[in-house]
Amino acid sequence: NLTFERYHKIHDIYKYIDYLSQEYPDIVEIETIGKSYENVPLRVIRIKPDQNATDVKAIWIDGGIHAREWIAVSSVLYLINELVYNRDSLESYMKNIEFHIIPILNPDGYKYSHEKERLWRKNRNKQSANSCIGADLNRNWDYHWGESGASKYSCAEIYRGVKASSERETQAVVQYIMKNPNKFKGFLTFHSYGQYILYPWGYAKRVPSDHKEVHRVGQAMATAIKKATSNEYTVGNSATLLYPAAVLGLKITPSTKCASDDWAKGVAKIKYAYTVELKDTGKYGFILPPSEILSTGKEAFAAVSTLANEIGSEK
Ligand code: 0X9
Ligand code: ZN
Repeated sequence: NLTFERYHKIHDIYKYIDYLSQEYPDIVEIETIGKSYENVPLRVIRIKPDQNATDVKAIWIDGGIHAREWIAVSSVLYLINELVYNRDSLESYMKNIEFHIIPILNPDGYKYSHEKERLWRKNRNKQSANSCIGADLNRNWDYHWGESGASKYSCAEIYRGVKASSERETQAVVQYIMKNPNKFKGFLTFHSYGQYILYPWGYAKRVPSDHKEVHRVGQAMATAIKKATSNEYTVGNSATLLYPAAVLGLKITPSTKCASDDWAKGVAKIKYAYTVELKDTGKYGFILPPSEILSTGKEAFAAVSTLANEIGSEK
């Protein structure tokens, strides 16, 4: 079993996932959906709906697309743990949801941030001679790729890669979701930090036509979080909310092109697509102490169960 008292290495995380699928084969299924640049398998955990569920809908969840955001990985592990062990206490609407969860989308970067450079963000793709290492996996998606709002310089923290979906980690997710895009009704990507629930579009200061419902559900997630831990999360459109969030040290421009949530909404047509920026609001930033793992996990779970209930009860 896994403790939520510290951040874990990939090896231990994968061991835990294997254990779950062996112990609970009726509920947990694992699929390797591709490999990272350094050939680490990318593994999706599927948590199945109730056996007698009808009208099953799917939700995608990922964590760790940015290497240094360790709290995203631990929070996704926490919610996997809840979905498996507290299954009986889940609200009824969650039981016709199939969860497709990848706790570490950027294993190479995650490893590097543990071993070499704590604040590493990108993956570890060694583009070519005389250039810098790594693409920002959240600037590599095939939706408005190549426009300003992501960098074409390999040394930049927000380097977009050589072309849209150039990175194996991006490709794996795109292939997996696009095999069956219609079944996905929700898409949640966990990041840190800032305590935001963000929805598209990020590529322009503009909102999709269904933004009222998307906002309402985002607000419901924030309310559930507040109830769980009394922490405040701000809900809104990425381009509008993140402009002041150049605080994250990224010098984000008002628009942020080719992030995964915009792709999920714009290409895969998943209605409820969100980026959740977990704790904190800047005191520790990316280097959130391990004592925060459990309570942040609870916040992630509050958000996921709210989304699952909303989607599960939608006609
Ligand atoms: O800039 C990002 O990729 C995310 N923030 S972070 O500090 N974790 O790097 C926010 C992405 C929000 N979504 C869009 N802008 N579409
Ligand atoms: Zn991030």
